[in-house]
Amino acid sequence: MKDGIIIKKYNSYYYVQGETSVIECKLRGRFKKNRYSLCVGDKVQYTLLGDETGIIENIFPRQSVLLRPLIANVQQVIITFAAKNPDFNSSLLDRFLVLAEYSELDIIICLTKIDLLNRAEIETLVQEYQKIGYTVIKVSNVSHEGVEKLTSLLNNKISVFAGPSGAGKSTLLNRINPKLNLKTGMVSDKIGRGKHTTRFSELLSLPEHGFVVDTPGFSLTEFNDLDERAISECFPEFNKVEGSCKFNSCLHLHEPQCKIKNAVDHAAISENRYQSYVEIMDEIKKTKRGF
Ligand SMILES: Nc1nc2c(ncn2[C@@H]2O[C@H](COP(=O)(O)OP(=O)(O)OP(=O)(O)O)[C@@H](O)[C@H]2O)c(=O)[nH]1
Ligand SMILES: [Mg+2]
Ligand SMILES: [Zn+2]
Repeated sequence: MKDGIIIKKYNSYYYVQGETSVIECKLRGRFKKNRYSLCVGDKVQYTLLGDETGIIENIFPRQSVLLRPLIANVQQVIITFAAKNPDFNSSLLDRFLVLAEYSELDIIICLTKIDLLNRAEIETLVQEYQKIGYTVIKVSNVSHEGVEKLTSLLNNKISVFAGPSGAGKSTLLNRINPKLNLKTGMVSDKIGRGKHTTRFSELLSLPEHGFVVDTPGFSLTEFNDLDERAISECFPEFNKVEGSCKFNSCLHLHEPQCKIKNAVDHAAISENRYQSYVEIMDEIKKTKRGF
């Protein structure tokens, strides 16, 4: 048997990246009886039936499962936002960050289109997030600045690229590996028709061991089913505040003597970030009430 990783699923076929080629595989019957469903990213063992066909015999335990999009064994998310066109939206970035933190993924923020904004404004954006402790990589797909630096952080990992439609995810992946030849689209067309250029998920190989997943914009922004008590832990700077709130169960909203609100008042936590927290908490409450 040989080891491989599922890079694509189509009807009842699984495409497994072997050592040198992609093998079209079916699943052993006993898995079907258990209704066991495999997904992209699953690590498997297969036997070859022909040169390019095989059968999956074994599935290795998953290290992680990302639900939207459904991919196993993802280690890292590259949250991709444009500095301009579409305009930078920190509240939307915070939503992506919370969902990535909630899924316990390693996070890199990638700021694209830095050729469209002046240096001073870019630094203001970048510093707000670096201050919290996030790695921020600045990229231009026009001048290629920053592309090499980002590429070096992708080796030997499965990384998912997420971010709004038009941020430049597919363009960036094409820069990283021109062989991918992913479809890209004009921002004005995307907004006009509300369409995303990228539609489904598959693992794409990088030249230096590693896989990336290109996702359609907005695939990571739903807060259904999240536990409201866990949201504050998804804000790393909240966790760093010393001391404690008056109430153990404090949600840092309207409660008195709250260390988080106190930190906001003293500018130890930024107003913007706290506002994002409040918005997300509101949204979770509304979903729970069935709106
Ligand atoms: N000026 C500039 N334009 C860029 C840059 N990166 C991407 N673009 C342009 O932005 C547009 C959108 O790029 P895409 O790569 O399709 O965006 P996407 O994030 O994959 O969008 P979806 O697939 O819809 O989620 C294209 O017209 C690109 O040429 C950049 O660094 N600078
Ligand atoms: Mg795309
Ligand atoms: Zn509190």
